[in-house]
Amino acid sequence: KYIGQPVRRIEDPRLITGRGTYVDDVQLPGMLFVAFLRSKYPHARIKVKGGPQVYTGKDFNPGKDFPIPSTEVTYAGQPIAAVVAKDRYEAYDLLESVEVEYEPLSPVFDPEEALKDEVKVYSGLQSNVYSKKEFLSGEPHKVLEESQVQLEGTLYNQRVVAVPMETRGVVSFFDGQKLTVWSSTQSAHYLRRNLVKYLGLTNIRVIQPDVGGAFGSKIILQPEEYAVSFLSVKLGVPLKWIPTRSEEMMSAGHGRDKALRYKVGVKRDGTIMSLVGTIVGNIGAPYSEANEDDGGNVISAARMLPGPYRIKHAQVVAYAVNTNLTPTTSYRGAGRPEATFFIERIMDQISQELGIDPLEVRSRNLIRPEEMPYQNAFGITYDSGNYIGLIKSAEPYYQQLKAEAQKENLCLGLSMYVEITGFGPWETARVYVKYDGRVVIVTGTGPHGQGDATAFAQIASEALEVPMEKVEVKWGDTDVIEDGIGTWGSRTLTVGGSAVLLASQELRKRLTEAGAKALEADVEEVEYLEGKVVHKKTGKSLSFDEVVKNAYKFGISLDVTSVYPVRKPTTPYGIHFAVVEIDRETGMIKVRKYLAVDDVGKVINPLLAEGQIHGGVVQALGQALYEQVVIADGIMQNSSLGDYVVPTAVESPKMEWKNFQLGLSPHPLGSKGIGEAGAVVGSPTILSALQQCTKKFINRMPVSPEDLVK
Ligand code: MCN
Ligand code: MO
Repeated sequence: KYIGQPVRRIEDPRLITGRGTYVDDVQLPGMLFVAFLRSKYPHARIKVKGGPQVYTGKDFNPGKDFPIPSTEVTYAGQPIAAVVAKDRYEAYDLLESVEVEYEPLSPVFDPEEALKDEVKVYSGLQSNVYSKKEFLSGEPHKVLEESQVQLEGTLYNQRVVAVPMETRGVVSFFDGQKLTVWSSTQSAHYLRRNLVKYLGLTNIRVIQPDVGGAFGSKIILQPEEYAVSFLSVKLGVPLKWIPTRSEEMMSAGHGRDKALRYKVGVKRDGTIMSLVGTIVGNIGAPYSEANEDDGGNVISAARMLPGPYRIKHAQVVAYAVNTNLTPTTSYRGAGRPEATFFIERIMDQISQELGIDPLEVRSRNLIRPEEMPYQNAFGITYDSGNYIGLIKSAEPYYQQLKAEAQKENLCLGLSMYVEITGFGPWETARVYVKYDGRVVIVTGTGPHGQGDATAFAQIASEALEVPMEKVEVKWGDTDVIEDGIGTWGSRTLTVGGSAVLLASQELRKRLTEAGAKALEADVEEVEYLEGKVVHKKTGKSLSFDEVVKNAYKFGISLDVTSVYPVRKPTTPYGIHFAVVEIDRETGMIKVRKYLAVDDVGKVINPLLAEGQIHGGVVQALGQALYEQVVIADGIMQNSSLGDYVVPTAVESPKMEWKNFQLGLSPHPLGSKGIGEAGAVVGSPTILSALQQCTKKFINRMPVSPEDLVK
């Protein structure tokens, strides 16, 4: 039995002994290096002089400004020319000689200003408003007027950077017939489809080598990925591009940057009657791939705003607004951390204003178990679970933390969340058995640190009843499986794993058939047991390896691809607690302990799942206390790891994770995603603890020590 076991990651031995292959490890004969010149201005008309080794927008997309600008730049850090040189040192030297004439244009950085459309972010735009959507349920304005208590405010979820350990990077090689691209990406297949779209070629193979993290920043087609591939086709030589950390921080998609202005109508007992708000998302400069992605996050932030609470009367108007800043893309949680931050801050505001215990306020508003599945005010279906039941399950741990916090004079905070994971539209898995009995899984997803391969091996081993050592998992190559979607939205295990399960089950059927044939019996007369095929009457049996050989002999293919069509995403939820110490004199903040109580349906591997909570929570801690993109005159001031503060092991709390399976997802595996949960709820959980001690209602992050003592 493998499912549910804390099996160690099969990915790790080669990685932790330094034998992985990342994109920068790819070396091809005759390979040249590409570097990009980046705009110094947030908004300007440009004239870039090309040359023998210098390529500009006019080469990449003549007459157009996307993906590479040829006449007008819209953010500082935007790539405006590429140089090709022997190595990275020569390439960066060469950049210095590229001649650019800038004619600065008025920029706009504040989305509220941009909304007025007085200054256009890009002269080709009709309006800076990329999208405006209204979500409405019931009679929120009328109910708000009639409410016993009305509260209001503005909440800011700041702009941050994903900061994976490995930056983006590409190697492209066109051999005259086929283009092969290695990229540090979250999906080889998605990148291939985009390259097909932009380059107009279909003979393209994309390989995702080992990837050192992504956190959402490597989903979309990067302008540089397009440009490097374009040049490789044009020049017919292998090309490599690896940005510096500063380039990465300035130009890879930023995350979050959304504000909510709201009014909430509440009964004196804390029950929310009505919620009315406006979300403004600063999605940065126009670039369709990124804008589509984070415009989507703005909508997701709006639609998930009601959280796990029964709010019947609600209205949100959501604006995704272009500005002259780096485009934003999905960053771990992609809209749900913003929604959760907003609604959980509102819960703590109600708690403080009305003097009701923070857990009690939440309990009073929670969706009841008999209402599940529940459709929230903005049409999102919460599929299964028991929110009240989970609080009850968490109660003993909560009481224990409370006692500990009281004894040591620490602050105990909490937050709840419901989020949405396991997006479609479909996912593929191929499972095949070699003649010698080795089982190979190929997934259409693109894990890049999460450990999904281990879980996939567990699923196939259990379905085929073979030892895990026999099973190998491959991914990240568009030539080894027909197609695929990728890894994001905490979908890989649930959706990709369901495809693995379906393919394994079909394979088991075929093995049974082959075994029956070899035993000269009908399929009904045999049984598939522990990897063997056994004749029920005679007791004669064939081992797994023997069945496999027979299948080949009888012409039964042991190569199965399943395409799992996803009907609906699935909604995990939970309640998290943080115990925080604040130095009363200096305001120094230390998160001492963190307890995550979640329901993610069936857990395939608790070790992997808990690891995801740890990582997500530490990123959320970073956003709560340290991280933000600091911008002056449109230019990022802290684009280095010396200035942009990400938490390390030193800042990490002691963590504990409990999962209660109070509902299953409707997917064949019964699981829900956990890859983003920690990042979704961690920040408001920490802020809730700070409020508990200081009685300050904090509406923006990162919270600094001086915010607490001033
Ligand atoms: N898992 C499980 N049982 C469940 C759910 C998940 O055992 N019920 C395990 C899975 O086997 C997998 C892990 O938990 O090992 C996460 O699975 P899942 O929730 O399906 O999420 P994904 O694999 O799709 O990961 C994507 C998610 C996202 S969207 C971001 S952003 C993120 C994150 O994962 N980026 C990461 N975690 C990251 N972790 C690392 N190391 N690097 C990143 O870039
Ligand atoms: Mo993600």
